[in-house]
Amino acid sequence: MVNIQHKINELLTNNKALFLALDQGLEHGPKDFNLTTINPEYVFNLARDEKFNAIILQKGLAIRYHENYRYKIPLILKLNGKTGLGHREPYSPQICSVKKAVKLGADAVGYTIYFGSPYEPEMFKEFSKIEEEAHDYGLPVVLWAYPRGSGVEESSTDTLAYAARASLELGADFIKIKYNGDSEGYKWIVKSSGNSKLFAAGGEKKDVKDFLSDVYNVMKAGASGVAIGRNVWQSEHPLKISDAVKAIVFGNKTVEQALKLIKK
Ligand code: FBP
Repeated sequence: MVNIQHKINELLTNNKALFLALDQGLEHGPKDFNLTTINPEYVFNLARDEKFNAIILQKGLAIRYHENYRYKIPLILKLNGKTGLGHREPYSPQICSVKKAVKLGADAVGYTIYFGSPYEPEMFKEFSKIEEEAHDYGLPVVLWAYPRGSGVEESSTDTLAYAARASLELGADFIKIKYNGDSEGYKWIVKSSGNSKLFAAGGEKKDVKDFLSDVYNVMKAGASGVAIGRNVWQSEHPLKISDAVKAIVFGNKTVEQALKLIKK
């Protein structure tokens, strides 16, 4: 395996990072957007101006929009995806190759595994191949570790810790995992991810103070940062929210201190 530590470090600021997710258009459809945010360039400009450590895209937006931002915003390219239509057991097939990601200038590749889904074996096979190819190219791998499927306790601390440990065992460099509101239990989830870097996912837009408290709690639990989308670009004050999140993630500020940046 090529030594990829320098590529991992390039995506970090003082060993931490803030990633901006814009892959929701495939996962959720246009309902997440309004007349302003539906234009991908609105979010690209935000990522550039606020110096996010990377933007997360599916290949379509990477092909059609990222070229103009190529040396301005690092790219994490998702290699699998699905829609939210219908009621199926969760499976997110691979829709982009590592080779294509390299051609598109990706700085890392991403893949979602729904741990516990009946399709877990298929996702393991796809991810394992991606992990080996990506590491051969010197690209870090980000694993969306989402326990999901009938019979899976998606938000239990034990299940999330299992997903974090499984992601480490599978070779993920970065692990993106939801925060379940258990600030003490999240420490165990972070520990379970070993020396992979654990990032908390954002979720639906919520009250600003609650959102910043979540960011604070995951950082206190030892996370390396957050990989978020809707709570930033659905906000009427996306620049201020980004500054507030940065103050907590990189500046070790409290929620109250971060809130002051928004009220300014
Ligand atoms: P948000 O911060 O907007 O939730 O984005 C994080 C993310 O993981 C995206 O990368 C992804 O599209 C979405 O959430 C998936 O959410 P879910 O599978 O829970 O609908």
